[in-house]
Amino acid sequence: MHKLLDLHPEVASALAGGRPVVALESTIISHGMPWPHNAETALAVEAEVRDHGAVPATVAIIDGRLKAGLAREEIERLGRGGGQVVKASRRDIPVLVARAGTGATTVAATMAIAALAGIRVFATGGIGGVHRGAEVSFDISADLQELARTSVAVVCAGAKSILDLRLTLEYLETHGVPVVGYRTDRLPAFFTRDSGFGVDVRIDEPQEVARVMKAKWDLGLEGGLVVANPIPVEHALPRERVDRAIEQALAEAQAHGISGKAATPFLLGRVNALTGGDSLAGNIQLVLNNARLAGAVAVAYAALA
Ligand code: PSU
Ligand code: MN
Repeated sequence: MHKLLDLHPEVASALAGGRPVVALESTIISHGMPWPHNAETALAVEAEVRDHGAVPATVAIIDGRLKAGLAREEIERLGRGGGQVVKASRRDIPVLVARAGTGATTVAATMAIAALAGIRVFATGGIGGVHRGAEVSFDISADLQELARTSVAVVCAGAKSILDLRLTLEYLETHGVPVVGYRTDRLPAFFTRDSGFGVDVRIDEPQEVARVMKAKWDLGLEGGLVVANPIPVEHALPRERVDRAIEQALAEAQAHGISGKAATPFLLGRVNALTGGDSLAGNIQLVLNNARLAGAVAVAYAALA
């Protein structure tokens, strides 16, 4: 085990015994939802993973230590801290470790730490991607580079259309990242089930997702997979409403000159505020839905490995 990494005892024993573990990210806690819904949701997501036969490992950096598996108080600390907590992507990891800092890990940083711990399955809400206007701003999430290089399957509800989803799919194709639609041919767009774009391949059973993961990594084809799991029908939001909120959020970001790592949290916060309570409820439900699928994939993968 790496000397800078602390595994929660339950996570350590599951990994040692070859039992299923699901990594969970923490930027979604500090920057993705308001307190106290963020910590409540994080705990509910852990319970959902457990109910589906796997051990949850929420990832963060706490006082300079990489963590796979958090105590309840640590989750509450990240939730209460909200926007004050450093949003930690891959490049922030060494700085936080050297300064004994605390950070909520993005998809990219969570994948890196999960891989270090030996965890192959990760559940979240949505991944980062190529931002609209990236041909000028160059804003492409480090999540995509991480998917290109780090061997972890990321179960998500696609990505929010604050991004340019067409360019995001192109980027993933260039970097050899399979984009799997779980029981769908369409790429979901977080609050909605169909972004208007297709996926690379449709897979209907967790066992087959696990076989694809194993084949990829047994062949030495390092890198991640996107497992896109649409929000349950009954929790999906009307597309026009989401689109309107996104357009307004993008216009506000431009008017305020928001860029760099602040862009995504700003856009997410504004879309949440503009769509109100419905989007928070949908957000919570889709993360729980992803936790269930990730649990099932981790169970299937552990049976193969
Ligand atoms: N998209 C969401 N919710 C989120 C994020 C993205 O719908 O919480 C977070 C994730 O942690 C993701 C990060 O890894 O934002 C991407 O940030 P950036 O675009 O700065 O790489
Ligand atoms: Mn960015």
